[in-house]
Amino acid sequence: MEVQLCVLILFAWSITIVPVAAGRRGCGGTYTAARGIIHTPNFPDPFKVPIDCEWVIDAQHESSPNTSIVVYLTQLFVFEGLTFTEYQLYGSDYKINPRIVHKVNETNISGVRWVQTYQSFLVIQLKLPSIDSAHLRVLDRFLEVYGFNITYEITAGHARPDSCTMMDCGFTGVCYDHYTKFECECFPGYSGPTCSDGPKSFCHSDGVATCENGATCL
Ligand SMILES: *[C@@H]1O[C@H](CO)[C@@H](O)[C@H](O)[C@H]1NC(C)=O
Ligand SMILES: *[C@@H]1O[C@H](CO)[C@@H](O)[C@H](O)[C@H]1NC(C)=O
Ligand SMILES: *[C@@H]1O[C@H](CO)[C@@H](O)[C@H](O)[C@H]1NC(C)=O
Ligand SMILES: CC(=O)N[C@H]1CO[C@H](CO)[C@@H](O)[C@@H]1O
Repeated sequence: MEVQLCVLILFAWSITIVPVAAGRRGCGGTYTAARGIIHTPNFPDPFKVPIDCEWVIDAQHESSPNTSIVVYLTQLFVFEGLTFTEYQLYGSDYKINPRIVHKVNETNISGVRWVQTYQSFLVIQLKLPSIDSAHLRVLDRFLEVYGFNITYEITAGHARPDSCTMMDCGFTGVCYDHYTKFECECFPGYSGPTCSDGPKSFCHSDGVATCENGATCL
C-alpha cells in the first residue's frame, strides 16, 4: 500500500513539472543575484527561431536608493528585436511604469556599451522571426557567432567605464567580463589591449597605418 502511494506521488510531480518547463520556452528566466551572465540558448551556436524570450533582472531586494542594474553588452551580435525595458514593478499579473531604455538597431549596435536603469526591474526581451539578424561572420577563420552573451550587475555605484564590446576588441577579438576587469581576448596573430596589432591591413594601436599603397588605416 505504501509503495503504491509513493508511485502516485512521483507521477503527480512529473505532471506538474512539465508545463512549467514548457512555459519558459527553454530560454529566459529571472535573475536576482548581484551579477551574472545572460546569453541566447546554445551561444555562440544558432538558437531555434522564431524566438520570444524574456530575461528579468530583479533588484527589488536592494534597498539603497542608488542601486542600479547595469547590463554590459560585451558579446552582442543581434541587430534587431532586442529590447531593454525598465519597470518599477514586474510580476505575472502586474507590470508597473514600463519604459524602454534601449532598443538595439543596426546603427546603434556599435555605439552603446552598457544599459543602465535605477528602477527595480530590467527586462531584456528577444523577439525574432528568423536568425538572419542575430548572426555575425567575420571571414571564415575568425568568428561565426549567433545571438548574445552579456553580463549584468546590480550595483550601488557607477557602471564600470572600462567595459568593452566587439567594436573595442577590433572585430577580431572577444570581450570578456571578469567582473574585476574587462578584457579583449584576441584571435591568433593579433595582440594589444584592443587586438589591433596584427597582420597588414589592420591598424596598429600606436596609430601608425600599416595599409599598403599609401592607404589610410581607419
Ligand atoms: C547616493 O548617491 C549620492 C550622490 O552620489 C550620495 O550623496 C549618497 O550618499 C548615496 N546614498 C547611498 C545610500 O549610498
Ligand atoms: C537607432 O537607435 C537610435 C537611438 O538608440 C535612434 O536614434 C535611431 O533612430 C534608431 N534608428 C533606427 C533606424 O531605428
Ligand atoms: C560569456 O561571457 C562570460 C563573461 O564575459 C564569459 O566568461 C564566458 O566565457 C562567455 N561564454 C562564451 C561561450 O563565450
Ligand atoms: C544613443 C546612441 O548611442 N546613439 C547613437 C546611435 O548611432 C549613431 C550613429 O552611429 C550615433 O551617432 C548615436 O550617438
